[in-house]
Amino acid sequence: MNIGVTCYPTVGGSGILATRLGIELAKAGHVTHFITYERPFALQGAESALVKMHQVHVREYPLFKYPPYTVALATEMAEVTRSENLDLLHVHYSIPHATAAQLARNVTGKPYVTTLHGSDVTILGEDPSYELINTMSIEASDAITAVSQFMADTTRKNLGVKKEIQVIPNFVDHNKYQPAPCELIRAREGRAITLIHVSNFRAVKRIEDIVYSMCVITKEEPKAKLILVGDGPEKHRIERLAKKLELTDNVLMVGYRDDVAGLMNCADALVMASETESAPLTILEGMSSGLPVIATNVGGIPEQVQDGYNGFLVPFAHPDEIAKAALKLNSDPELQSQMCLNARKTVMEKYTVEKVLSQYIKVYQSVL
Ligand code: GMT
Repeated sequence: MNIGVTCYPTVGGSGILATRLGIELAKAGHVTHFITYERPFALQGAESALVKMHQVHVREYPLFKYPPYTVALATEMAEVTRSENLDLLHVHYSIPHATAAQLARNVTGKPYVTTLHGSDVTILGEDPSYELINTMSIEASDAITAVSQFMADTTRKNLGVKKEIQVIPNFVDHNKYQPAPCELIRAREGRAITLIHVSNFRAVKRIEDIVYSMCVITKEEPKAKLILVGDGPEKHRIERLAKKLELTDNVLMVGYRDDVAGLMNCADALVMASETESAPLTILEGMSSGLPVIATNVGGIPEQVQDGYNGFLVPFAHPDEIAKAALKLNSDPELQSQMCLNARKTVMEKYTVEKVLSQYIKVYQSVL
């Protein structure tokens, strides 16, 4: 198949998932054409005869305060569909991609599949400035998928979408992320429990709750460590908080890293304290690395983490509960090793590339 893919190319779960999916489709012999305003961050030199990049150019004009990006995107979608003989478009994150795809379909007659990821349905999707057209463009899709049951249910509830929504979970490269000894010796020296968190440091991730949990943890385990991987708007606030709480020796802020898989191997558990999440990729990466997950019981997280099996679900905004779960793992090595096995098993059963790719291919075939 010849598939056009549109996503947000910058760092963010939906763009990363879309890019990884495009690359996997190419490995399976399909041709994927990324139609985006810049080269997706996660594409990292993967362009080849089977993965192509088409840049959307938005013409600036002095009379416009807001350049008409959606029109430029729809135009590029229609042009590429014709010139590259695309079979379909797959858009990730509905605003404004589903609307642009609908416009392009008016011109080319080729179908589009919309995958719903998060705030395209919640925060932004239901905002009065977008809701009507967003809902209409989702509903008009030839097929709709969502990355969790939570997202599918929320789309029906918040936007009133009636059309069938197929849940296709996110996936992880289980060969890249796998249990292995820690090779970053410094992180392991004289260590007590080590927690890891990976995100784009947005307010919704509530990293402060993880830092507060370290106050409780370090009372029992003064050498406990928290590795914070990533960067974003909350970074300086979190840095200041760690300083204020005198946790600078315990909280290691390592920024964006290419060796996240290696860092995961130096930790004992992955922590997510988000206010909402549809289906975090980092939870899959942690579980694939054999890490039990301590995460808030919100959104689609309970579909990934089974409390007491591959991790612990904790209530939102309760740092003390995060600490309790971490200390429980720390004091019970048998439970820790069983949860490590269960975490990896969960990924192998549901979240491998092979399992997920075949579900998307079926959806594509259904709209042709
Ligand atoms: O949450 C983010 O930081 C970015 C956001 C996005 O749209 O790029 O992520 C959403 O989609 C990801 C890929 O499916 C999911 O892993 C995230 O859980 C989801 N974020 C939220 O729902 C807050």
